[in-house]
Amino acid sequence: MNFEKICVLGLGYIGLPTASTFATHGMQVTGVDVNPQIVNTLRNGGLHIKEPGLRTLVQAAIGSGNLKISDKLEFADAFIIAVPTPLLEDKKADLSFVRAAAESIVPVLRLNNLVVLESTSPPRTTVDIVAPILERSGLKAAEDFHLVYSPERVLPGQILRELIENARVIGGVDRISAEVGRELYAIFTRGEVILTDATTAEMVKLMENTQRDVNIATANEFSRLADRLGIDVWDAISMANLHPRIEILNPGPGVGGHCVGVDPWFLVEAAPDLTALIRTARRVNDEQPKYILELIQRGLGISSSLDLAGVRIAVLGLAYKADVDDLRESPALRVVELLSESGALVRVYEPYVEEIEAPNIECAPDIISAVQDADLIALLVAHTPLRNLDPLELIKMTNARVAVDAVNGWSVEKWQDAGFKFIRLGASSI
Ligand code: SAJ
Repeated sequence: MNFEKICVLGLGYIGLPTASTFATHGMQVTGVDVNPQIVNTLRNGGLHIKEPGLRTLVQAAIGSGNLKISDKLEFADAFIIAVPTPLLEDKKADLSFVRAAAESIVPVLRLNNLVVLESTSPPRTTVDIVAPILERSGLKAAEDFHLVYSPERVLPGQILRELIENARVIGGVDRISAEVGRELYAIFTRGEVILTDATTAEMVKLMENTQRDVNIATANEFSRLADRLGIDVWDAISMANLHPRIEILNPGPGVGGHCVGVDPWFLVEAAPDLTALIRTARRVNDEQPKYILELIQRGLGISSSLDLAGVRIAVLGLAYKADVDDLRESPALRVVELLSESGALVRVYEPYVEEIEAPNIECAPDIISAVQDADLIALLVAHTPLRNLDPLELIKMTNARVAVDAVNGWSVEKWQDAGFKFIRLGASSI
């Protein structure tokens, strides 16, 4: 099939890089978003998300005349749906954006078009939800138009490289759809392309992030065990990982972001009776911020969170993981909430975010103002500039003599030698 024109629906972390990459590979792309603010920002040369290299890519795409930003769909050869699928309060998938996107394609869908769903979705969404909506056009999936599910698998922070280099799974509602999908992504994909059916492709995506969540839950549980048993979990994990078939991930303050902590719930929703392990892993990771609170109490030598009232805590790092500026579902944010609820006086320093729009969070513009009056310093995210802090310098700036490291970002020896009482997650009784 000869693709000339592509419409990308949803200009977020996935849609915008994807639309721009197609455009810089010579396609005529219309990037559509229902949020007028996003459309205006992009049209005025701005960017509403931060991702290394994205500004240059978007500017090149728009500058070449190949990427047009719009609030309306146009006729095209292919439509790519890259809208959010958040969780509702009851941990069920909110498919309203996917539904609305599919509905918006109906009036412009033509014979032999390709429609791709990229949004992470519960199993069978493509065949049970998207296909019937598109068929309201009078055209039949597989017979009159091609329909595939192709999950994005890029890692925030490395999106532009992974978009091109990662292997891509393309699941069609029929074989021809999958083959047409392969032709589309062949425009820029350098990784292996594997064809399958739509539901398998949906499951592949969900299985990847669920496995990661369960793996991290194991690591978090190991960290608690290590604290109780008096060993260093980080040393133990690195030794276990020397085994050729073991790869334990890192413990930390919990699982955040909009993927790993979310996607497992789509499998629980699909079959609650079959997913006890997945649900338990979710619970373990969700409880980890509470465990970090207990470590902070241990550092202060207090047994009840009630005694945190009035204690000054400097929290370093608030993003959902190291070296990104994204605060969504951040476990560090949850730790700050728990501390504040206990009456602690928290000051946060997040080097990658200038203004934090969260009620009740006091932000420090720099490291000195975060730590100067503190009783305890807690490292919650392993951002490079935070890991590189020199405790000999820091101790001159602060009243604090206790440091809690939830991410194995600092050297025990250096911090102890500088004069801090040092507590590390997973090695706290050493
Ligand atoms: N985390 C740990 N320990 C680890 C690794 C991660 O506690 O050893 C935490 C992070 O700090 C963070 C959370 O888990 O809070 C998720 O971070 P992540 O780096 O594991 O994943 P995301 O959400 O940034 O991106 C994931 C990736 N999935 C996999 O690696 C299987 C990415 O490839 C997906 O494209 C993305 O989800 C997505 O969009 O689904």
